[in-house]
Amino acid sequence: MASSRPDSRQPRPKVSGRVAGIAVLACFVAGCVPGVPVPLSPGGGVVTSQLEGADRVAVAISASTQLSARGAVPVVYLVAANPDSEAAAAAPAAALEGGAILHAGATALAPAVATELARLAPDRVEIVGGTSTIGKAVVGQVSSLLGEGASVERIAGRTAPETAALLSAGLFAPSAPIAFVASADAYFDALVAASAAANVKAPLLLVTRDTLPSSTAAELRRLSPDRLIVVGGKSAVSEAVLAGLRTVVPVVEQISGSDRYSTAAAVATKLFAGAESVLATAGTADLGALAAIPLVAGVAPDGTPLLLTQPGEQLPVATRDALMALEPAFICIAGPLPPLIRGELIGYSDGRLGLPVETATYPALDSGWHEPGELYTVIKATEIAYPSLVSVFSIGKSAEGRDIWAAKISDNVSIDEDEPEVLVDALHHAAEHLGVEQALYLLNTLTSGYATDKEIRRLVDSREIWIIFAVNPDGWVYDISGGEYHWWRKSRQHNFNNPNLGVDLNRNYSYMWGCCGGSDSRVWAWNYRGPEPFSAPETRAVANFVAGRVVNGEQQIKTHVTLHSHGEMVLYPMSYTLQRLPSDMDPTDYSVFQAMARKMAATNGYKAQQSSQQYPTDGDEIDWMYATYRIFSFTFELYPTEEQAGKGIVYPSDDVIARQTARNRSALLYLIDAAACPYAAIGKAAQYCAAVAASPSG
Ligand code: 3K0
Ligand code: CA
Ligand code: CA
Ligand code: ZN
Repeated sequence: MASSRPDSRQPRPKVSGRVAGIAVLACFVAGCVPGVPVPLSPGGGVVTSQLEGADRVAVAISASTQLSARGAVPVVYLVAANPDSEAAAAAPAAALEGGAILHAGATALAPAVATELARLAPDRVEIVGGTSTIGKAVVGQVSSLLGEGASVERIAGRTAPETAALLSAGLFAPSAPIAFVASADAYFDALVAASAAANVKAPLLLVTRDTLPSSTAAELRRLSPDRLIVVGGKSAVSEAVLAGLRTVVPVVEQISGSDRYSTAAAVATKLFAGAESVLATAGTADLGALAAIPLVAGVAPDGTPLLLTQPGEQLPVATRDALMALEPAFICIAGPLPPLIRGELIGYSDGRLGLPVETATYPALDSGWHEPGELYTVIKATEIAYPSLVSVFSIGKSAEGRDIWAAKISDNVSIDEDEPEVLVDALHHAAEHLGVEQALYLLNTLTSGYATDKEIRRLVDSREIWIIFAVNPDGWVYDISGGEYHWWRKSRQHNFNNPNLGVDLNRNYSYMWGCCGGSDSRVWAWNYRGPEPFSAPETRAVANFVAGRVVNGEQQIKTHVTLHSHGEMVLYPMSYTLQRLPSDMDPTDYSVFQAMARKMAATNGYKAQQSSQQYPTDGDEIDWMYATYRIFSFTFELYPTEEQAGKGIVYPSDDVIARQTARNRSALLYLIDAAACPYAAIGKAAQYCAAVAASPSG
């Protein structure tokens, strides 16, 4: 809350006729800016505009620059550099006057702000807050910057509510249709209220949680609005204060949610249901939203409400729901946001996200895992954030009709370039959740690292990388259904004339299917192979996808890893037999498998061995990959070791995810690199990969 201010409270001339007089801006806004819109994705219908700047001081300069592109800026409101609710109350005033907001330090203007203020050359500067917020030196600096012609005034009460009342009194005519109130102690509520007020040319007044300041009550009496909207819940504005407000204004509505995100979402959907544009900003620290409000307010006919994002890779549920409800065509993003958050904002607003919602959730203590319903959101948001590098698609449907989501990662991703291809897949086995996290880790590594990491860039530019995130989505959903674990391994396909569900998908591939005791013919068995090879739609989808990578008679995929858990092992074919060199294993290839497995194991600390040394399995994926296409195909058994956990299904805590996925970074990058010439692992690139040997980077 603002401290008391020993400051002058000079009366200032009322600006007459402003409410009616604001010019309707002639140009229709595209995101933040009328002018050249920048579509992020050629296919998408949403236009985003980014207000650039590392901090709110810089973002405010971006906003005022864009505002001034529409015409002269008559007034600049100079507000504190730190988020402050009395500054929030300046936003509706600035919006009403077609003015800009810039931030001032306590003792000086930042050089860039001084430059911008001089460039704008407004007729008037309003300094919001007392001398402890913006000192006299700043007033002097502003006066000398702008010279004689400009008036420099200060609007400051002893408290933030008093300042807000002065701002309102100076500008807003009585008999207002609507006014807003928020708590001076809840900055983001005040920001949301400021945005809403600015959109409808209404004032924002402030209270505290437990008091209705007399200045606020007096100003409300003067305004006598038909409708008063209080933004924030009972914890921000108490019952007593609400009751006090009702004695002043007959119709008081409270709009709130359980947190700032849902409060913003509620204001957006309740008051701006027809909005075609939204303003989005970080909800943890105001990195520029305040100054964006006067830029966007009043331009789009149905308003531009404010929505808030949180850190991490996903939007708050309330923000997501509001976007799905509004489906805005324009998004103005104020300040820096992570690429995936931008991607999700855009995806939800243009309907590319949000259709099939999977509701199965992990037990509360394990909320760090990506849930089945979040998988598509995250990968699609990544595609939207990196449209030239990522393409999301489904390889087919599971037995219960779920999509089996995949992504291609490469430069020029929409083109099938002649580049070595790599396949990574995860979650054949329902309970092996860490594989999905590993696959998402790889997607994130390849995209977020692309701009800054030379090695990532080289690999993404020179390879085509395919990731299938969850081969067994039905089993996954079942395994966590009801918020508890079900120790499930197989798919969920119905078996003929038998109540037991599912097939062990890693026994259902056609190569050496059921040959050798490495699977079970009994439907209830944990490693039931199914009634025939490829009886499962999931394995058929994988096989069809891989078959589709044969181009001009050549299988493009050169290396592959399937992510399982657990055991901390790197496994290679053959799986069906204990023999190292059965007739279907080329001895040179075997030495390549061994060398590659050892190289990868050396980076992640896993154990490298032939798959059958763990136990023989028949009809598994890696034997099929190698026997059918000579793909250098591996199984990673992820964290933990069998010594740590025993055999069977384990459910590690979510706090292992970050470390245990990062642990495989080098091994996965090696596998991607090796696709150019697996034989390089045994020093035989020249013999086996002539073209590659000539250009070592592939
Ligand atoms: O290729 C393989 O041998 C895979 C081993 C895998 C399986 O299918 O039995 N082990 S797991 O089930 O513990 N992930
Ligand atoms: Ca490419
Ligand atoms: Ca290709
Ligand atoms: Zn497995």
